[in-house]
Amino acid sequence: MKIITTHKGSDFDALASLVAATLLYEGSVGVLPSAINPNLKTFLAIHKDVFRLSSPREIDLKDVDSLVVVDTHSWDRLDPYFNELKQRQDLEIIIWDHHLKGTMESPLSNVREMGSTTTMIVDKLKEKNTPISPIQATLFLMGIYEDTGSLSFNSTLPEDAYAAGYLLSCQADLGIATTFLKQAYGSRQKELLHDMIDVVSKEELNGITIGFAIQEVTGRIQNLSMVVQMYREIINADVAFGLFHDLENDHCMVIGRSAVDSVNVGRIMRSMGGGGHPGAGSALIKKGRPSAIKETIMELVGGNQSSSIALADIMSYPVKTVKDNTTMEEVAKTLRKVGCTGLPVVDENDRIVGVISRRDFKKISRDNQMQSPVKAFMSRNPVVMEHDRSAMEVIQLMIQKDIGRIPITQDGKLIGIITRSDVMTYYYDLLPD
Ligand SMILES: [Mn+2]
Repeated sequence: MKIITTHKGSDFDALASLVAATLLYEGSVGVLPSAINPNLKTFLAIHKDVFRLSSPREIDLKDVDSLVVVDTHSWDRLDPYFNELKQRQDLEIIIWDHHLKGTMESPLSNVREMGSTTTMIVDKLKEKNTPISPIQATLFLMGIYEDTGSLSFNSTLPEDAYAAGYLLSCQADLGIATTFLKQAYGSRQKELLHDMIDVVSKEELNGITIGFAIQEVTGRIQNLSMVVQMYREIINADVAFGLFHDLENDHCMVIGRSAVDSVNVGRIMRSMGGGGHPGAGSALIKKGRPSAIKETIMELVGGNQSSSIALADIMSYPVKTVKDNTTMEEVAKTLRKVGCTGLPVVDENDRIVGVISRRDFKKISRDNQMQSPVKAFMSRNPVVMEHDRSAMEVIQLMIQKDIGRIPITQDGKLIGIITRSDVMTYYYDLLPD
C-alpha cells in the first residue's frame, strides 16, 4: 500500500499537496496527521468528505510498502505514529518538498526551491493532464496562496503564478479561498476600518440589519474583503457592504458579507455583474456612483427575501434508518449495503434516539455481541436540528461539533438528513435558482 502524508501542524500547503499527491498516485491513501492548524480544522469541518483522508491510526503499518511525504522531508515532523517506519529497509520513499533541508533521503526525491509544495505537484498534474475539480482547484490555490502570501512574498517564483493561473482555469473559487485563509491585516487596512466605523450607516429591512460603508480610496488596497468582514462583526450587522470608490479610475468596488440565510450576497453580486457565494461576494462597477449602488443593493436585498433557502430544499430524504432493537449484525449489513459511515437509530414511533456509526463497532469485543441490539452500542443524544432552522445554522453546528451528518426533525420525528455534501451544494451556490 502507498500512503501519502505531510507534516504535523498541517497548513493549507500541506493539505493541498497531500490531496494533489493522491491524484498523482492512483490507489494511494492520503493520511492527515492528527495535529493540524486551526484554520485547516474549520475548512475541513465542511470539506472533509470531499477529500477522503484517513487518520494515522486507521493505517496498518504492516501493509505500507511505499511512503510519499509532501511539504516536509524530516521524520520528526511526521505524525509520531509513523516512527516505526523509519527502521524499514525495504520501504520506498518519495519526497515532494519546497524546503531544502530535511533528514529523509531517497533517490525519488523532488526537493526544489519553490513558493509552495503545491506548485510542484500541480505542475506534474498539469503535465499529465489529470483532471482537477473546482473544489480541488480551490484547495490547491489556497495552498499556493498561503505559502506565497497570495503570490506577494519574495519567495514566489514564476512557476507559482503559472500554477495559480492554471488552477483558476480549473475554476478555483477565489471567494472561498480568501474566506478560509488567514489574511494579512496591515496598517492600511486598519486605517480604512477605522474610517468605516466612524461613518457607520445602518439600515433595517424586514428585520435584518444592513451596514453600508462608503469610502473613497486611491490605488489598490489588499484584502478589502477581510476589512468588510471585520466591519460587519464590529458594527454587529447581519449583512455589510463596503463600497470603495476609486475616483481616479472612476469605478466602485463593492464587497458584501452576510451572516444570515435570507440575504444571499453571491446572488446579489451576480446580478450586479460580479460573483460570490451566499456568505460573501463582490462586484466591480465602472462609473458607478456609490449612492446609486447602495439604492440598487437595498432593492435587491428587499427582493431577495423570498429566496431564503429552507433546510427542506437541501436535505436528503428519505433517510435510511434502523430500529433500536435491530441486531448489530443486521446493522453492519445495512451499512455495507447503503455504503455510508453512519445511520440514525429510531424507536417504534420513528423518534430519533441515537446514531450508529462504523466507529461504534470498535466497542464490540466478543463475537456474540453482534447479536445484541444496536441501542447497546449507539451514541445517544444525537445532534439533530428542527426543519425550520436555517442552512447557515446547520453549517455552524457542523463546524462546532465536527460532525458530517445532521438528522432533521419535525416535531421530534425524523424527516431528512443533511450531509456535508448537501451543505457544499448550498455553500458553493450550486442550487438551481
Ligand atoms: Mn509549504
